[in-house]
Amino acid sequence: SQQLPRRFNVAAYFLERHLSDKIALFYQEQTYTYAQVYEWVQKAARSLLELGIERENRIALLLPDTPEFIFTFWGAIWIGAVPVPINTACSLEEVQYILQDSRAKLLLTTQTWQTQLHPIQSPNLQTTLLQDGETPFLAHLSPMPAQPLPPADTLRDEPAFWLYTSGSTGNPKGVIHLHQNMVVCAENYGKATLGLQPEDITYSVANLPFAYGLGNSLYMPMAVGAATVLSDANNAFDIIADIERYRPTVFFGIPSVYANLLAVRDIAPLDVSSLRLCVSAAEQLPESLWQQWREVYGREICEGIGTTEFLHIFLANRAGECKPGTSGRPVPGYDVRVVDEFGATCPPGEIGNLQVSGDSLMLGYWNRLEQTRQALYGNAMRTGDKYLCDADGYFKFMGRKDDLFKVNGQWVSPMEIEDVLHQHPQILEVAVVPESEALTQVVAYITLKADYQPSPELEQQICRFAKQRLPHFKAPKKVCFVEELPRTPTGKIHRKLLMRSQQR
Ligand code: 3SK
Repeated sequence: SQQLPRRFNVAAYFLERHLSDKIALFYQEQTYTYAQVYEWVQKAARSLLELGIERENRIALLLPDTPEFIFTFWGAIWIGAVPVPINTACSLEEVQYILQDSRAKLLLTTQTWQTQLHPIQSPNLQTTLLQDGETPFLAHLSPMPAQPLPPADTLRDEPAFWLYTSGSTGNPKGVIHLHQNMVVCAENYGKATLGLQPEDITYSVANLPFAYGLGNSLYMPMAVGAATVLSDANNAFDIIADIERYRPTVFFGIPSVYANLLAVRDIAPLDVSSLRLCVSAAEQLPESLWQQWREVYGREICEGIGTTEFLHIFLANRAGECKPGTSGRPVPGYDVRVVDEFGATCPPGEIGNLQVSGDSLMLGYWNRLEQTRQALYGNAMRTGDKYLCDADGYFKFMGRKDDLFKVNGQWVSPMEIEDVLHQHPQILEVAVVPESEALTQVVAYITLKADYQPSPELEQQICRFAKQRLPHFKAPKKVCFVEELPRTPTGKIHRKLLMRSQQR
């Protein structure tokens, strides 16, 4: 952005605007007001300086969603250092890779992770601080400075923080985000699209190290002086208990969580009375799930899609204007198109590559020139997703670039087949991939709802169900029942693993 001054520190921007007694954070039994968060950030900033952290040094945060995460994240940016959140769902190898690749000088983590990581092979790492155990990190923090520490004199287009994105192949990539980027997302999506208000309380099932969670629980509510709930609940029952306890107004979910909440509704109905908005992202939400949620809970799900590279959501359905089965329409501030191989905009209804431009775009991938060049076209990026834009301007996801496959010479989008299978009353989740040897058949990996058991009869019945609703070449010839679908650390179905599992 044009409106932001060139000399701009995003931590100061978010923290100095609401210095009040209004609650900013709910965490377990505790609450923190905006004024308290400001004080803790000051303490964290001072402590980081005392530990020898300098401007542009990277600081790794391998933590569950806690107030410490937030204080250190902002404290680091305040002094011009660069926080690097790491998803605690990453594997040990991924964490080690990220620590080395980012050359983080300081790691803030838990005792459990510290034990697993020992001895850490990362030459740049000088200090590890523990959040829990006998000497919690907060206890180390310097007292509030007598005079507030002035924020580092950073620029709006200077790196502020990184997020690692793990695709289904290769090592995670460090996505470099600038001071201006959180403001762009908060203005365009948080305010202009969702209409967040100071009275809102947000609740996100995606955690802070995931770009979706960072916006939902950190800077979007802060941009309007709203509150957020920090929780590590990761099953339907705990989420239901949290919603009853904190009564959030905006729920940020992902499709598998909506499916699980519906699956347990007979034994644990959700009290939705506090919710004014339900949002879904990270993966395509099956249309049948959208309909079921509305029938059962009387709420629309405002589905959207974003990427780590754009930091947050750039296509979204708005309350009252949702088109289920689509990712919605462009968020203000973003130019979103479906383009062909030559970059020309495709006519409505034609499948092409999703191309997005907007001011929250990353600077690039850390130390990955080739991949940065392949991804970026000026201020635009091709996301690697196949989409079509319908006559009403709604964008429909047709699969990842490499998810589409050919059967009998014809392109197949797994989404289309999964949409149909989701209508089957016994299916909870499904992922469709080509049969790995011949690539001429469709295989469906399926998890069943509670109370249903896999059987050869059910397999045949599901194949028949699909055949009655799809062209024959698209109907799965084989069904594999699994306990759960493999997922990436951000909760997306890991299709490559499913294909690899067939080769074993
Ligand atoms: O995957 C998504 O849809 C998403 C949404 C918001 C921010 C980041 C991501 C990857």
